[in-house]
Amino acid sequence: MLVPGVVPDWEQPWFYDPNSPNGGPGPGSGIPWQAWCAPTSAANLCGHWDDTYGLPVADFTPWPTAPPWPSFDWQDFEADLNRPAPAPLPPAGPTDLGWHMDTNWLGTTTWGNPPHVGTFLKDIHAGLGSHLTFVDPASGWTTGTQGCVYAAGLDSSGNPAVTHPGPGPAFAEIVGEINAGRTMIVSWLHWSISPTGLPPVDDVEFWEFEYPDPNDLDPWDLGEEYNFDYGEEGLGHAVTAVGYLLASDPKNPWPGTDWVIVHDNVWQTPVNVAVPFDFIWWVANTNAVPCPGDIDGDVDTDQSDLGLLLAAWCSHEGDPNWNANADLDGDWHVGHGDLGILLANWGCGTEP
Ligand SMILES: [Ca+2]
Ligand SMILES: [Ca+2]
Ligand SMILES: [Ca+2]
Ligand SMILES: [Ca+2]
Repeated sequence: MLVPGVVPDWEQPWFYDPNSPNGGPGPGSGIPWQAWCAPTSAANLCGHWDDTYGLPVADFTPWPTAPPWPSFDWQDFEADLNRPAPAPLPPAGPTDLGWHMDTNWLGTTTWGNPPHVGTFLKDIHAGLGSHLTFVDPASGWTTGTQGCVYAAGLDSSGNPAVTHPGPGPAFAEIVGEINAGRTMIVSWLHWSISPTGLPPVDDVEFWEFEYPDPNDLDPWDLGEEYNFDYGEEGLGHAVTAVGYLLASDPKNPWPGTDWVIVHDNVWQTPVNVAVPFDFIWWVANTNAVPCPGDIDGDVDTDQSDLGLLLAAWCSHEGDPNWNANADLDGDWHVGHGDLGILLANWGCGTEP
């Protein structure tokens, strides 16, 4: 199961920037573009919203091409060669996702961070939300991160984010987002993966996590640091989830294993990489949703959504007038909680 449309598979910016230390395909990366996994994963997400759903959050140039460097929206806002100096939000003008996320301590000062390499877990949804709201204020974007020990922002229904104490709800969240046609950013403690040798299904190749050698925690030479901190500062590797394969799927070459299919911003691996949903190494899911009160799926919250909600009013799952899309808060009942979410988002979005 993959999301509709095409999701970009950008590599990290040093891969493209001839002026970067050790720039171009090959070993090595460095400041400013090292450890750029979270902004790159977010650029894939933004490119998908732009290319597939027409929301103005990326560079209006369909994958795989990009506006020429050094445009600020180069590569779906992944990187901006002329990025502003660190400063409070909002930025003086459009700039890249890494600036919004304070990646490598070179971006906004609003998050109040100490010096660090890469992106803090707490800044992924905050920076993504800051970017989305800056470039597309009309769509009522919300973002949130739900991790094993850290949660902040909003879930995809517009409720306060919660932690996922076990693999079931964590994987179910990814399945729910993919089924809704949305990609997610998924963070892991490390990205030491190797091929399983299992036969590919369509264009998906199956890889597996290793128990990494502490002396080789940057196997792809991305300049990333893996500090094995599950908390809000957790620095690991972020990827873009584009699909899943259930343990029960007849196509599954390793029955009993749930897989998440990702674009991993590693050039040495294929476009579609499936890894087992391994709760040992999973850290968090980050969602981005326009208009949580949108029930009919046209990316606005207006009378047509209210009409659907009222038509399902007071219904429970299984009732004749039940509408799962109207259950905005996910409590298997359509009622005041859902109406509150709809009214809080009233007027967001635009008709396509
Ligand atoms: Ca694009
Ligand atoms: Ca790859
Ligand atoms: Ca709507
Ligand atoms: Ca409800």
